[in-house]
Amino acid sequence: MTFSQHCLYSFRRCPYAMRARLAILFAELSVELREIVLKNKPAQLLAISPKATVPVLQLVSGQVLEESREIMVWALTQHDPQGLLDNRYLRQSNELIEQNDGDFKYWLDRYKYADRHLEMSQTEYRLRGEAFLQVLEALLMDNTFLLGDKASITDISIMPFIRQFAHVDRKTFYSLSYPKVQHWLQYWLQQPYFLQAMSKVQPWQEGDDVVTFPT
Ligand SMILES: N[C@@H](CCC(=O)N[C@@H](CS)C(=O)NCC(=O)O)C(=O)O
Repeated sequence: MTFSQHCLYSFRRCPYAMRARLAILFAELSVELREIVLKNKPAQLLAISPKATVPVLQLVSGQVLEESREIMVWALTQHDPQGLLDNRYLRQSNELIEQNDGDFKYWLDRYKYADRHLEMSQTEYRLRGEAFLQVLEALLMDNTFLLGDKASITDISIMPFIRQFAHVDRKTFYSLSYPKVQHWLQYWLQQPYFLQAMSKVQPWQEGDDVVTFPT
């Protein structure tokens, strides 16, 4: 089966979906956007991706990409005018993103939902998460961005998760001594592509007019 436009199933607040939308923007691509409700996933998404996490990108060829990192690399391989894919740092980039998606995400979820994880205090969860902030702070001591003097896929992969960590308790986050990470996050939060990636969309239902992203 073929389609007239690539179709992205997304959820606005999901950090994995944010990084996919950011990559699509940096790649200057255009897709149909189907905003979903996690508690009521559309049958069309379940049919193409039984694991049913977002983001999912269905290409015009019918091929389905079910992992955010896969979608990012696919998008930037199509077109990468700002050079976000930099093979010189591939190994370090993958290691950092894996650390983010692994340990950091684990502690972030517990910090965010400490009331559902009573084994440790919320402060303890935050401190565990801060181990990753220390890694990022050290990298940003030498560079404006995580892996050099220009933005890369590493920054846009990790930024949505640091934002989520910061937003658990902004006052505490900005009182911690990670000035470089705080500044880096502020930079990203004000970037036009980030603001565009966060524009509000109504949940999709079959029969709705097509919503194109970016709008
Ligand atoms: N490894 C996946 C993780 C995606 C993921 O876990 N997304 C969450 C939303 S932030 C999800 O769809 N969860 C399924 C659910 O809550 O039902 C990726 O990188 O795309």
